[in-house]
Amino acid sequence: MSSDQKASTPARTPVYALCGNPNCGKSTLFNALTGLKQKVGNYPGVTVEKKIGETYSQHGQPIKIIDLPGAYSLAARSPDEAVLRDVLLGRRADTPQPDRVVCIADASNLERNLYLIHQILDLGRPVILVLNMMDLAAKSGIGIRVARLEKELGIPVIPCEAVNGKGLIELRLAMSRSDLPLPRHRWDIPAPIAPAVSELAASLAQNDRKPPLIARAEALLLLTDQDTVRVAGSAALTPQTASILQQWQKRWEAEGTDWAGTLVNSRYDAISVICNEVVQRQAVSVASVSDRIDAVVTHPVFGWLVLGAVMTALFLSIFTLAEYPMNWIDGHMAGLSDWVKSAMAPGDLRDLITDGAIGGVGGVIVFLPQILILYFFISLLENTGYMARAAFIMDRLMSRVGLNGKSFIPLLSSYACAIPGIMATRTIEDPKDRLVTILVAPLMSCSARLPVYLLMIAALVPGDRVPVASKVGIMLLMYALGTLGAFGFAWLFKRTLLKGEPPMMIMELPPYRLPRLRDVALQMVERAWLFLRRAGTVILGISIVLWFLSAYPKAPQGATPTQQLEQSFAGQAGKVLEPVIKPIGFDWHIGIGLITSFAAREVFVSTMGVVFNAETNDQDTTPLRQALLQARWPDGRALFSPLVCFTLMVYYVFAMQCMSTVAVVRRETNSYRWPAFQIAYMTGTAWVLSFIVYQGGRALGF
Ligand SMILES: Nc1nc2c(ncn2[C@@H]2O[C@H](COP(=O)(O)OP(=O)(O)OP(=O)(O)O)[C@@H](O)[C@H]2O)c(=O)[nH]1
Ligand SMILES: [Mg+2]
Repeated sequence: MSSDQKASTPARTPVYALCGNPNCGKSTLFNALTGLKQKVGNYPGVTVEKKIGETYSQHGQPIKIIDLPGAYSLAARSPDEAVLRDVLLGRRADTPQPDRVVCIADASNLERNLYLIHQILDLGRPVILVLNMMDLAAKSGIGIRVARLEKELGIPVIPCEAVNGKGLIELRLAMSRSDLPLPRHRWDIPAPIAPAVSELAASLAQNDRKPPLIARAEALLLLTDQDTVRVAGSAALTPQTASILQQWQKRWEAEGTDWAGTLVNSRYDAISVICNEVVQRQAVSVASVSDRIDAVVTHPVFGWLVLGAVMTALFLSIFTLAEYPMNWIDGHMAGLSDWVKSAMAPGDLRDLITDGAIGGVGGVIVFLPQILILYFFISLLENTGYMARAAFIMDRLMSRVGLNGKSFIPLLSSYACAIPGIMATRTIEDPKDRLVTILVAPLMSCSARLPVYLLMIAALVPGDRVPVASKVGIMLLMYALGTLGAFGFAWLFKRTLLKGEPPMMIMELPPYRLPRLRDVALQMVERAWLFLRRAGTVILGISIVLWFLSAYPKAPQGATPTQQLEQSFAGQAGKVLEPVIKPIGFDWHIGIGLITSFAAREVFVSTMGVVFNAETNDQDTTPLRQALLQARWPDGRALFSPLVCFTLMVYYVFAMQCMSTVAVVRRETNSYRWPAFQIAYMTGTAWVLSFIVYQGGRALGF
């Protein structure tokens, strides 16, 4: 190898980009190298934004690594794919341009994976090729002649199993090399196009001052990818290069030459020549287990039954398994509160601690076990590969509302939290479809609404006499309501505001995998930590502020606790809202909760804790559920009647009540108009439906 084919030793910290198709294991490898905790999941499109981490070379020098969203080609179709292209070509101001690339291929699917990698080889930067998932390849009878592939491409090729760390040492050694070779592979560009590529490359090198290899790669991109032309063209192309491009295109148009198609096909041909050389297949006879499971779970009828069973199992475990840890937390919170009461003299400070801090935060923390169970299930769905199947059967339904299954994955993620769900819409190609999905994503009931539902169900069906089935039933109903609402509105928006063709879905079904316990546990611990941190900061803060707002101004001596609360700042705010919410059965106590839960939905629960603790001024601590049942309208009617509890749940399914979601929608849509519209349509729908449920229920005698 001649010396000009070797990259010079980089003086600064070398920056490696991890590139490859979606779901080939980039983030798993990134985590293994850096010790960070990027989210991994068994479906395409888990990572939607770049993430920079650091590791060390064999000699202890730092190395920067960028984890990127996956892409099938440099010709990006969706916002997440564009991240890879833009980072590689140095078009992102916020990211250092990587000087070296680690390409990752799913070894069980080499031919398809090589398309992107082949394009990256053209960029003329040192590349290391990782053949990941060698275990899966072996299982499906695929062998790869690694040495032959190395020779063919002229770069190091390293077989790996990122999940169990196999091949990592070899990869780290390769990454530590200062003399990484440049790719040597050349493919034959077809005759009518070849002179144009040379001419464009020469002009790019001369006029646009690109290094020769990059100039050739950019010339190829200019000829195949319209987007690249648009993005790079306006700013970067000199008039000389632009006019050469135009002249060639005019000539081909006149001749009827499909230049882009010809280029793409010849690349495919070059790849298939390589694969014929290096991929060895053993005939695998019977249909794999994966295929047999798929026959059931993607079946038009059984598929739905499986989905229903999964959801039922989820809610059953929420109600049954969570009971013990929940009672345990409940008991300790009450004990803590009683201890403070016995240890401190009566007064404002004691009330602040017991009613404000413990009453507010404790009311929310008891739901930690349920939230963890929800996350456990979501993490199973994501890591086994079932998520992609659910999207697949949903695709039929989604196409009726004018969206495709790709929109379903963000919606499914929104069951955990709308924020990652909205981020995941970056995998959607069509900007209108993406916007529709963002608009309806918060209708999926997120984990923060779980405490509200659970509290209402506890008040709605008190006691242990009620079979758990009815609680599960109500819960399923709420989730179904939100999901149907999301589909209904998607249908409406696709027909009115954001008209467009129903798109085709191209999504691969990844093979099933046994989830790694570590991934599942990590995701749960991270969630628990987020939840507890929120309880300790936002919810604690709001509870304390709320306690002050409900304790001041002080009522004259001799006023009852209720009168005190009523004329406090918080009470007055609730009273202002009362005329609007009285028609849906809510009083000013609930009004206070509706206001505070704009901060986060579970704040409703802590607010009820503070508000009703302030009212029951006795020595013992009553659990919040009991306090709700004792609450009355001035005329003596129960405030939290079963109908009101139910209506409140319906309200929370539809109302847009989360500042962080509003902020993310603002950022992702880059406008104030869409989040404002979203708040208006969702909260409006919540009120109207609550009105129908409440007044209808009353008319029916509930
Ligand atoms: N069997 C097997 N599974 C693997 C291997 N490497 C990763 N996985 C699994 O493959 C799935 C995808 O891994 P990710 O790291 O999320 O893939 P990614 O390339 O970052 O995917 P996107 O972010 O969606 O582009 C996960 O379920 C991993 O546990 C491997 O070597 N063998
Ligand atoms: Mg990833």
